[in-house]
Amino acid sequence: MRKPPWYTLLVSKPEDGTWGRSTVETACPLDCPDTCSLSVSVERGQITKIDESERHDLTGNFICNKVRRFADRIYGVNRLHHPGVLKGIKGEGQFERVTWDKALEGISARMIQIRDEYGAEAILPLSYGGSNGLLSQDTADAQLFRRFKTSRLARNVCAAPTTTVTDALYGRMPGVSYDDYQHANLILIWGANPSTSASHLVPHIRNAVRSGTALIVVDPRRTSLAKEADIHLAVRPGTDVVVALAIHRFLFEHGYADTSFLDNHTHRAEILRERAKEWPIDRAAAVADIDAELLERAAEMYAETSPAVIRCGWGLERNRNGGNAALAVLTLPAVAGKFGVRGGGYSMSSSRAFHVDENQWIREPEPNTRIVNMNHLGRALTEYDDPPVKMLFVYNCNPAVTLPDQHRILNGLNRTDLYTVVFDQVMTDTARWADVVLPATTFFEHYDLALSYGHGNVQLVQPVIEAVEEARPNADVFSDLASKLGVDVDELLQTDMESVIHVTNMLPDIVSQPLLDQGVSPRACPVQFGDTFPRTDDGKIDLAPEELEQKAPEGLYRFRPDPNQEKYPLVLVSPASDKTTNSTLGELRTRLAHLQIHPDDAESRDLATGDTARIYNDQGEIHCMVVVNTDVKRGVLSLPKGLWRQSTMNESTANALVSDELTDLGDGACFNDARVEVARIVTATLDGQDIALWATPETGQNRVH
Ligand SMILES: Nc1nc2c(c(=O)[nH]1)N[C@H]1C(S)=C(S)[C@@H](COP(=O)(O)OP(=O)(O)OC[C@H]3O[C@@H](n4cnc5c(=O)[nH]c(N)nc54)[C@H](O)[C@@H]3O)O[C@H]1N2
Ligand SMILES: Nc1nc2c(c(=O)[nH]1)N[C@H]1C(S)=C(S)[C@@H](COP(=O)(O)OP(=O)(O)OC[C@H]3O[C@@H](n4cnc5c(=O)[nH]c(N)nc54)[C@H](O)[C@@H]3O)O[C@H]1N2
Ligand SMILES: [Mo]
Repeated sequence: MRKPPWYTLLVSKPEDGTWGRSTVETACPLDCPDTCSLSVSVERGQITKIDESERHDLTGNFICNKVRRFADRIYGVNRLHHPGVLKGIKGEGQFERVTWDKALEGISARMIQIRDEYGAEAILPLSYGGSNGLLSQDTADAQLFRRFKTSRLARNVCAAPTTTVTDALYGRMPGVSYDDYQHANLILIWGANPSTSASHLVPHIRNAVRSGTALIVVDPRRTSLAKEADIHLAVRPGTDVVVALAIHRFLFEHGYADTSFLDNHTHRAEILRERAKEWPIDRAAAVADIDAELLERAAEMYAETSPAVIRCGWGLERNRNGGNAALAVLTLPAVAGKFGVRGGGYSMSSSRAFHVDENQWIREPEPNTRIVNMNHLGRALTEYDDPPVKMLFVYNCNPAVTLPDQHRILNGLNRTDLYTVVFDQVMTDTARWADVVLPATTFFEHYDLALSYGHGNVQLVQPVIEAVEEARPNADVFSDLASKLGVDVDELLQTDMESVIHVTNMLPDIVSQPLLDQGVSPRACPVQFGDTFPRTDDGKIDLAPEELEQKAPEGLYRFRPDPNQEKYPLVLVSPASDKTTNSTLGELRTRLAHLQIHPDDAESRDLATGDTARIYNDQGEIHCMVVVNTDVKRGVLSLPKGLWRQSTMNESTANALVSDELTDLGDGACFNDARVEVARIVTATLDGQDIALWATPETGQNRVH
């Protein structure tokens, strides 16, 4: 085995048991486009400070406050220290300490019993990004579950629509890199909020704006970049497809469509042109509830300015029209002829450009077993019966708060005949429902590789402290479980360190000498249609891909209005927050979360800042405080994503109101499509007890809680 030089950097306890001081370089692999380099101070084996590291040019100036205080998670009261088995009632979070051996024996016995009785498909492994490192999943875990022939999981909670669309249009072509934003004369940020979700892109945007670059933001919220923008199109959530189609129509009708580019590099432009015809500026503006003149000005600016780059985010994909929205937005640079110059084109996720094929090291084909879309977890746990889900093995994921239809998921987790294993770093809301909890290491305690889906660098993640108490890395635990089950796991995947070495040796395109020497790979900044071209069969862009046309319920470039709009006129969105990464670190939120509401919506419901409100629809309700301001559009409410149940007054979070309907393309989640109503909650005292009263708009009467 070729051992990379950093192999020797492992910080281990000195022989004499005394710890010195050291500073260790690593990287943050959390699910965020920026994957910052970190410089971590360690004293006596404990982390004392987490800082940025100059090792990485793009992230070397600052890191986020979340990760700065990650030690509060590592050493916090919520940390899982030992394996435990349920003691008492599910959901209460009481566990009895057991040894690793006993815990894994118990799990393996139950897996065998379930397989014998119901078939192995009754076991559902559920994982998503976790710390999002390349190796925190799809190594030993995948080998084990494939060989055991459990149900398979469609990991569609995030980026499924945008990935489906970019793959079909551009086939994993790399996007415009952060570095090249300075060359753009127009930056169009569509459904992204980099100030929170990719903060190292922001200095590049601001530098460009300072030197005269125009900025357009399309977002139902007045984000901090929207406040600085030349034009802010505060669209109604889910209407992006018609806004983008109106811009296409404008380009075609006013002679801005780049016909030579379309002829040479695309197919089926006429379909796009035809469908865009249906969306004159006025009609689209009315549907999106924006000013038509402003939309026309944005279209004109985009048409006339080059280089122009579109930063497409994930906010626009999370609704019933999300796939078509991404399609209409990501085809704009092709029609407007924006490619071929530095700073021109689009950026989406860069992770697909890496060409990583996990099957190389999983070395076991996927079995032909049932596929469960993780967005349908609640349904799977409560309705699937062929076979029913009898065991749920959760790792790298916190479904009780991050997946759609929270109540249905909690009802499922509450089943006494469901055996749930939760392998996590802390006692999450999901872990409270476990039959067995297993303690996982954090990325400060194990090896991994951080692949940035923003800037495109790959970095080494290495332990800076020893594992806290009995926490263990994923690979180690899954290979141990496999051996108890009598399932083979490759020797080279049995620990996180072996996996990193093994996998890096298999990725010569990614793992270059600089990564091995300094922990950071070099970054490519290719010009789209200059240095890099669509990785499609013929190198061209199919503007209306046949396979997508068949999948979309009403075809491509179509808008589907919401049938519930009358009953529930408000839309709840739940964007990324600067306090958490998804729900990771949510345990550290000490204050209750608040809902943002526009003054007009608040006034008609007699709500003022500081009031407690009930946000509800047919699926459930959330009780929390409101803050009234114009940072959200009229008709739109906003509550942060990733809240733990402790952060609202009734332990329900945004996903209690999010249905498990899937997006038009890619079978993704409709997080920003929750149709709701809001009412004020008044508290009163009755017989010495606090009770809550609220007015329901339908009846105008008060109800007692
Ligand atoms: N601090 C922090 N950073 C993160 C994360 C985190 O939780 N916290 N999560 C990471 C992950 S997993 C992801 S996927 C990315 C997501 O990063 P972003 O792409 O920035 O996604 P969101 O924050 O979900 O939403 C972005 C914006 O879309 C807007 N929006 C909502 N609905 C619509 C719509 O219908 N149309 C349009 N045009 N805009 C809409 C929201 O108001 C929000 O301002 O961020 C990553 N970075
Ligand atoms: N309402 C609403 N909900 C959303 C979204 C939204 O916009 N609105 N966005 C969604 C998005 S973009 C995403 S990506 C999903 C993410 O949803 P999840 O994948 O559930 O992400 P996290 O909440 O960060 O949960 C990851 C869990 O893995 C654990 N973990 C981390 N590293 C390891 C490890 O090495 N081993 C093990 N065993 N565990 C580990 C963490 O402690 C954490 O509890 O959430 C989605 N949920
Ligand atoms: Mo995500």
